[in-house]
Amino acid sequence: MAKLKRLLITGAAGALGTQARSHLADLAEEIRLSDMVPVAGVNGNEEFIQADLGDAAAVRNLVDGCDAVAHFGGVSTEKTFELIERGNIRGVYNLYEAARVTGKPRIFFASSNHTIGFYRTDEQLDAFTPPMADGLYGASKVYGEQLALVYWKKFGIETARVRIGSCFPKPRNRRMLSTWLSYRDLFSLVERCFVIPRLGCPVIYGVSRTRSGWWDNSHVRYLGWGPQDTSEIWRAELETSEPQGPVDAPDALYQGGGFTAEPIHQE
Ligand code: NAI
Ligand code: 15L
Repeated sequence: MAKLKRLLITGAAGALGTQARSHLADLAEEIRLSDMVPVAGVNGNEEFIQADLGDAAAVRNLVDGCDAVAHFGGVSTEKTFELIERGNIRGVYNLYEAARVTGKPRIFFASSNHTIGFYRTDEQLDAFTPPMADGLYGASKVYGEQLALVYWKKFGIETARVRIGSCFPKPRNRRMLSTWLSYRDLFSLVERCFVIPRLGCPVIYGVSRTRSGWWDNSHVRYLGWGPQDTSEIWRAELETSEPQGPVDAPDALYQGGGFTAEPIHQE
């Protein structure tokens, strides 16, 4: 497998960005890390550039010279519109404009299940199901997915638009039995998206194996990716330790769970 020349990892100080550093270390000759806050230490083939995604000139400087971007930077939960606008609206625009005017790198866009969070837990979705965001955060990820599509159609920039479920060391509650994505499965997907000769601009659901899942990835079989891990090994433990909530609780009703009940944050 030919190595990438230079991979940019945004959000490198965050939870998934930190994991990306160890899982993707061998994917590229050079790894460029970025975040608005410092990362802990810099290893052999890494460099770090501190930047705010809302700063167009800084983002252009980040993307310049990269043949791939793993875009984990931005606001990752429900926050004020101002923060979401800077990281996820303007930030994604700055990323795609930088990609267009530099070398048109391939992009892994960390989208979210909150693009479809208001679908009910008895519905099955695929990549062509219309979005139904569950808040400002989810709506900003819908915007990012659409912008990626614009830059694919107009300029041929390829993006994996990955609606990540819940990517943590293990599922934290009953809902996550349906949404959990292991680190191993996430990063094997990132790797496939960068090494496959032709990616296009697919929507992909980032979820490990589960028997209570909602999301169909059959249209991306061409990637040759399949999850290896399963949330099932925690099912008995979680179903015993966590009492079944009321039938009208957000986690029971909606795929986005508690995000559907979040207010519009003013501060
Ligand atoms: P995180 O919140 O731990 O990391 C995000 C990083 O982005 C932070 O280090 C933060 O400093 C940086 N950031 C925020 N705004 C910025 C700005 N304006 N300029 C530059 N950097 C900025 O989030 P996590 O869990 O690592 O998620 C990474 C990505 O994956 C996010 O885009 C999130 O929406 C997405 N995702 C994560 C899921 C998960 O289960 N961890 C599930 C679905 C999506
Ligand atoms: C997300 O989009 C968040 O970034 C993450 O922190 C989790 O809350 C996840 O969704 C989830 O739905 O569990």
